Amino acid sequence: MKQDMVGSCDIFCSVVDNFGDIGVSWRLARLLAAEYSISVRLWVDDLGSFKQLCPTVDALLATQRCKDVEIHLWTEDFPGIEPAELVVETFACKLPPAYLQAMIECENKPVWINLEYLSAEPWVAGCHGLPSPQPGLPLVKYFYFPGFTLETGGLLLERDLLARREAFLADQLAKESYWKSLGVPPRVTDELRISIFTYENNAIENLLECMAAGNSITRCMIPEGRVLPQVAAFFGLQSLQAGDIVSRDSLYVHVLPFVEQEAYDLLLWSCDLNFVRGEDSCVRALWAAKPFVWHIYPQHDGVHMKKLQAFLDLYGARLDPEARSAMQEFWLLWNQGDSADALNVGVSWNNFMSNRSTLVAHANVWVTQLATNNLALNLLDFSRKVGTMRAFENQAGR
Ligand code: TRH
Repeated sequence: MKQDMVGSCDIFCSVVDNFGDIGVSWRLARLLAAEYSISVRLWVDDLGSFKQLCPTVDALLATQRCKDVEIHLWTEDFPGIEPAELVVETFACKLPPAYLQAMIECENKPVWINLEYLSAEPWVAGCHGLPSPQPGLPLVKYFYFPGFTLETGGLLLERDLLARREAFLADQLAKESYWKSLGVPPRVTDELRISIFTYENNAIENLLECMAAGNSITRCMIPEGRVLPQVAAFFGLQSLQAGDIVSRDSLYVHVLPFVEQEAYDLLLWSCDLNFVRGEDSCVRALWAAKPFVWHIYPQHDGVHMKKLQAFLDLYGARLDPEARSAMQEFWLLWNQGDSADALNVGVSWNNFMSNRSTLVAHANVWVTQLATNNLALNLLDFSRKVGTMRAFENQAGR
């Protein structure tokens, strides 16, 4: 890689399950291409999942171009190509042997990054940016950790995102026409709008019950996905699908189609509160600067609860104690759905909601803080530093 700039980048994405792997990879690819004019190739092993986030992707085409990114179906039979200057393997997916070999043969070795999962755990700061020499190979890989503090790699944030959000929220007509496009009627007094993007969750029926019993209208926007069978069961239905609107007492549920990745932000900005899951939607909920509830990706060994607590500790550190404990209690209940009885859910939900204005203010403070730590910018700086360091080492070695 040249010392002063990154001109090309290969991003490798193996889709494990859900949309998080491709969600992050696609966002990073688009951002590097659009904002830094980097020539990006995105290698994905599952175009079907990808297509749901970007409907213009043709799942039958092995190579295509979309939003200034070259998209390639990543198959076992990997073509002989010249590696890019910056190589990002996302979430420790294994690079193809032929590509590794091509990296070894480069005179100027690419900067090789393993972009890790997002975590608020304190150990992340100590591991971010560490080299990982590859035994037997003349290559070094670097751990790159996204995160919420300045000691980490930061979060993906499009340059104009916050300005776009503010402009949208200030534009009454734009907001009204957005709701109209979803088939949602104008708000009535004290109505609450909530988006719910979550995994299967045993607390959801009790939560819906509690909303139905509320004194004012609650309108839930639920994108098509894994939780729908439980929502259908609550309404005594076999199934639900995009376009359906169901109601009980004070509760209305609108089932939304899964939309293109950019369009999901509009939903998060437009609602008063957002339930999100996994990794990328959690970050988008942070940028939306609204109170939110995070359903963390469940792992078999239960390690996700540690991650959840680490985030709660960090996020809650400067939060008013009453709001912090209400948030902590509801988030834990939501993530441990099994032990959620109706009374618990009701009390905890009402507590959480009664701290809403404090949580809104806090969400805004967090956005300001987080926005100073931009992952794409940091990643490119990091790559440049590695390039410069190598150039010095090469000169010294001559
Ligand atoms: O889909 P996820 O549960 O993905 C998960 C997590 O990332 C988890 O950490 C990872 O280990 C696992 O996958 C393999 O949640 P996530 O990360 O929020 O990704 C969802 C993506 O879908 C995100 O980019 C937002 C996008 N999205 C849309 O594009 N349209 C939509 O309508 C909705 C609701 C989401």
